[in-house]
Amino acid sequence: MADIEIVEGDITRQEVDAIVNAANSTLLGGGGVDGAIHAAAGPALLAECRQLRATRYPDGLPVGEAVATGAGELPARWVIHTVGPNRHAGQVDPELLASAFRTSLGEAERIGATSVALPAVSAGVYGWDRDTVARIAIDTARAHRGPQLRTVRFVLFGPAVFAAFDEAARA
Ligand code: AR6
Repeated sequence: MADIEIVEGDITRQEVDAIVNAANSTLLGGGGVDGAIHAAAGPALLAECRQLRATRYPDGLPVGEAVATGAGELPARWVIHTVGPNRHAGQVDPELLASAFRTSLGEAERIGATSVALPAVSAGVYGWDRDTVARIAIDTARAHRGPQLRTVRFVLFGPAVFAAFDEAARA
């Protein structure tokens, strides 16, 4: 099992093999952590995402799935884009959120990452409460079994969401 780390910080600064982006189905950027990742990575990231839309995902990346690209100018080598459920759009099934975390870890294994950093997917614009996101994220990371991942690091933006993850990790 990989080590699970909980830190407060900015995911764009993490020196890990892969960082996970809380994207939307278009894969073409947005606000929140998605905007921060695209801004820090530079235009090469958007170009790769456009390529994915032109090839594998003409209708967009479905909710609960994940796909990796390069990472442009970020310290990480890969960005794994996932789409969490949007509560404001009626996507209230916790399994969709678990799937976003699970498929992100699976994609990290597939590309050969040994360390991955993840944000609190769906805890921002998509409206899920932080305690629920924290519990699902930690449970999913604990259940993950894979040959390569050694470090699963949750990088939380701000003390409130950090505290929610810290508490879930102690439970
Ligand atoms: N590092 C780590 N976490 C961050 C950072 C950062 N630099 N910036 C924000 N967060 P959100 P969602 C936290 O809204 O709820 C976008 O427009 C943030 O405080 O980024 O899955 C996409 O394009 C919160 O705790 O993602 C989608 O349209 C967490 O990241 C939509 O938002 C997730 O908040 C996705 O919404």
